[in-house]
Amino acid sequence: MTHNDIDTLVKSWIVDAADRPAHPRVQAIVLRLVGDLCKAMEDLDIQPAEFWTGLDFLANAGAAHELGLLAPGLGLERFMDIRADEAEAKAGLQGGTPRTIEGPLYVAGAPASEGFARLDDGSESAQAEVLFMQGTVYDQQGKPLPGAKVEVWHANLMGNYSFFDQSQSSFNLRRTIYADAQGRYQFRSIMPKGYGCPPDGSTQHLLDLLGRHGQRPAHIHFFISAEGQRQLTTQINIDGDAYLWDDFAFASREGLVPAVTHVSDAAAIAAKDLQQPFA
Ligand code: MBD
Ligand code: FE
Repeated sequence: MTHNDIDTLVKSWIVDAADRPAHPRVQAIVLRLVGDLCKAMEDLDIQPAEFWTGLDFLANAGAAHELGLLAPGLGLERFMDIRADEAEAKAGLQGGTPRTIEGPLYVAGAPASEGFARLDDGSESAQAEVLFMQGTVYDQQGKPLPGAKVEVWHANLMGNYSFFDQSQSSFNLRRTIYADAQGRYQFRSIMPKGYGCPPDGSTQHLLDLLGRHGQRPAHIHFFISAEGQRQLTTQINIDGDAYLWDDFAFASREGLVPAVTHVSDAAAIAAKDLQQPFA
């Protein structure tokens, strides 16, 4: 069948067959996606067994709550960021901390505090490197934003996230910090390890068939929001990670790899091991 014949056929199913009021946007999207899928089936000579294998794959991925992992793994979540960057550039907006993908592991409702938070519950303190981070939230003009909301979440030493990993305490490594009067936030946590896709899951199975790994570099997620401002969704990567520029989710970006200072002097650590007013 020609692509034109396919277009006519799919239109007859989805648009011409509508005998009740339709949602125009949904209709347009479904028309396009079904048409493109039929063209791909034709061009690639997709066999019935392949079609049903594909449908099974999606059903299994959905049942295992892995569709949110598949989307970044296939680059689709990164593609939305590329489009958002383009839209902002077109509107004359630029600069500031780059955005990068949210991923599937955010949980709302983390404990909140002002200025400082400790993110970890101490359960991995014997093995973990202690991590301190501080920063300031600025508006587009470079003015600090007191009271800005900084939501932080990251993985533990196993690369796992609380809630999804039921062995962790609830909200371990997840906090909301409201910036102080100078727009500053700081936190103490543990240095995370990188995430890996569940090895027996649908996403990793597909990645194997594509000859790809399913690893992310160690990273920390952020939502930054403030009254009257667009929300920033971003992450930082931990410098030196083997997967720093080889992320299966394509989230690494210039500007999101801050310098990490490793401190081994006991007195220096002890001094940091308290809430310090931005010493
Ligand atoms: C993660 O931790 C993550 O951040 C993304 C984008 C995908 C899978 C796991
Ligand atoms: Fe993550």
